[in-house]
Amino acid sequence: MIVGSTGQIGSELTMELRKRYGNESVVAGYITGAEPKGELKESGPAALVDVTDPNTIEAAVKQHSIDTIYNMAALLSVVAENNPQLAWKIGIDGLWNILEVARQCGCAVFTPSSIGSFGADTPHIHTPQDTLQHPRTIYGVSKVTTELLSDYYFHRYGVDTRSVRFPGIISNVTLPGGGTTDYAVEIYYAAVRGERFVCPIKEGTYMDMMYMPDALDAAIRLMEADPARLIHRNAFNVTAMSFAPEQIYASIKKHLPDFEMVYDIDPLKEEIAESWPDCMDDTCARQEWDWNPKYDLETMTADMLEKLKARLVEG
Ligand code: AKB
Repeated sequence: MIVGSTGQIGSELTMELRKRYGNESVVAGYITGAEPKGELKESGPAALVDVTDPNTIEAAVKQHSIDTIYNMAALLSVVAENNPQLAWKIGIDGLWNILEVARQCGCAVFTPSSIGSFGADTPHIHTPQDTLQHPRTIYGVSKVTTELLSDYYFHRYGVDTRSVRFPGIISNVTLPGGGTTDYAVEIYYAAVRGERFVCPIKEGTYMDMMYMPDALDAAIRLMEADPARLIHRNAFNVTAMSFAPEQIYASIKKHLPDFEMVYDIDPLKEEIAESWPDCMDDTCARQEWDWNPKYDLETMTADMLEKLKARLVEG
């Protein structure tokens, strides 16, 4: 079951899991106001799952005999900063509710962490797997807590919790909404629409990024991994590429030479971006469960432009 199945990652994760395990085996959890539509709705079962209401989680798990929960419900870094209480309620109270149902019903749980779990005093270059985590955003604080609480449920109760620290995820199906790395998605939409892109992040600001097919592979591969090989659990560094705005711009310009970008720095986004790693070391994920991303900046750009062009321009 995917909690938050209509979000940026949830919408594509649900379809990928249905492709791999069969449509009827994967339940799309949603909240009122964000119901599945189109292919997501037509292709398999759905259930109302509000992480802030434990009864809805328990009812869906029991009704559909769920063995694994992908808990994708969260506010991204910038929106969380504008509503810290809600970020905590969904991210941590919600996680607690999920873990309790998982403990009682014997489910495995994947709850993503993020590069946002690091802070200004974390080594920014080749950020190690085990290092300082002192974020100053509520998003980061809730992600560090997510990692600790998930590990606690594993050690204390044997709940099979696993997680990765996702970098910025770039996709062409559902927009992210409210994250610091969103610019790296929005730039492709502007390019394909023939618009000038106004970049909120300063030239030279590096962040880890990943194309959606690799992000889906990371989540599923980790949940399928042999537990005997896992030294870490919550959460693994995973990355596929690291770039600054001028580099993604240059890679798009190779395909669309007239594309223009200007800077108008958003101080909140820039401050958050500067506190995050420039590039993480994901050796542990590679060693413990064979993490091996397929896309780099150039292959991602080619695929993003092709897919978005087909959808936005050619209809
Ligand atoms: C965000 O920018 O908030 C997210 C993240 C990196 O966790 N995309």
